[in-house]
Order: sequence, then C-alpha cells, then structure tokens
Amino acid sequence: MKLTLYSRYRNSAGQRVRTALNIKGIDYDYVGVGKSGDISKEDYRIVNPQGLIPTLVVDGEKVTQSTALIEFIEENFDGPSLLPDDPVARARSRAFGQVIACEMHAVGVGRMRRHLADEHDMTKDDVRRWYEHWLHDGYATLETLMRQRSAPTPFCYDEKPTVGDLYLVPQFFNSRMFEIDLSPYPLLCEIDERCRALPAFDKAMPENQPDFPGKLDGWR
Ligand SMILES: N[C@@H](CCC(=O)N[C@@H](CS)C(=O)NCC(=O)O)C(=O)O
Repeated sequence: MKLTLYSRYRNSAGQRVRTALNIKGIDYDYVGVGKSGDISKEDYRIVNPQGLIPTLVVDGEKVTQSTALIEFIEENFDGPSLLPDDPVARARSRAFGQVIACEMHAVGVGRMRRHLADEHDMTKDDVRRWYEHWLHDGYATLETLMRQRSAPTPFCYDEKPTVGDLYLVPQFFNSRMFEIDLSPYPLLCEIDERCRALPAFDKAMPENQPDFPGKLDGWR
C-alpha cells in the first residue's frame, strides 16, 4: 500500500496518526500543509473539502479524520497492536482518546477559537478562558480515570502504548506550548513522559517534521 500523509508539524490530530504509523513501522510520504509546508491551506481544500488536517491518501484514495485513520492502520497492518488485549481495557483506551478528541481538542482548536473571537466578539482573554475551561475539565477527568484504575499500568491502560496514549501526547504538547499548568495531573504527566521517551512518539513530535520552521509560535 502506498501511503501519503497530509499534515503539518503542529497538527495534533496528525501527530496521533504519525505516531500510529511509527509504532507499526509503516513507511509513508509526508506532505506539509501551510506556510512552511509543500502545499497552501487553500490548495489543500482540494484534498479535504473541510480543510482540516490530517488526510491519509491510501493508493490514491483520500481518507480523513484521525480516529478513522488510526482504526484503519490498526486493522490493516501488522506490528504492535494499538489496542489492549483485554476487552474492557480496549474500550477504556478508546474512551480515553475520545475525551481528548471530542471534548477537549474539538472545542479549543484554532478555527473554533478564531470563530469565537471573530463572530461572537469574544476578547483574547475570553477565548483563553473558554479554552482553559474545557482543557482542565478534560484533564481532571482523565487524571481521575487513571487514579481509579484497579491495576495501574505504565501507559494509560496497558503495559505498552495504545490508542489513548496516542491522543494524550499531542494534547500535552499543545498545553505546554500554551503554558497551561499541568502540575495538577501527575499521572498524566508520567504517562506523557514515558511515551515521549519512545522513538515512535519522538519521531512524530512537531520539531521532528520536515516542515518544522525552527521555532514554535505559542498561543494565538
Ligand atoms: N476531528 C479531526 C480534527 C482535525 C483538526 O481539527 N485538525 C486541525 C489541526 S490539529 C486543523 O486542521 N485545524 C485547522 C484550523 O484550525 O484552521 C481529526 O481528528 O482528524
């Protein structure tokens, strides 16, 4: 299968997919979207009419949405499984990832923040408060879930990283960049650190992408 991933160095949803591809040891071509990349945001609309990244092109067929892509990778490639063996841990790892994707990332992503400022007259401070509220709400939930595990594991629900961990690391990266206080979440901090020490996660980090412009732009 020939795989081409449209992403951007700082693309939280794309970083999940990059990590999944790396864990499985799958080769893929990378196309950077945006200013420092290979294709402009405007031209990218031809690839994905929603304009969101990532998109994975599989033998010429375009597929979007990181969660669908991670499932596609898990279902069609050998290599370490991205899911725990235990059926309940499997569902919980998926749920952990969905708290981040649906209840944290989706409500605070750039286009959402721009819309609040431009169409609802929210000041920069108001937007920041909105962003931080949903972020802390989600992190507090995830920390509680980690504390409540009857058998704690080094990664969210297994001895190895599974889907939930793929979502945590990019979200933590963004939070650190936006100077969010993560100290109330010690268990999440430990898991994030353990993941980032692994080559598959490290290779997927923003600063290790071909379109990384050399510095991060912080809150905007
Ligand atoms: N639900 C989508 C979310 C994709 C998404 O929101 N991507 C962001 C970057 S992480 C994006 O393209 N943002 C463009 C923008 O905010 O203008 C997925 O999981 O793939």
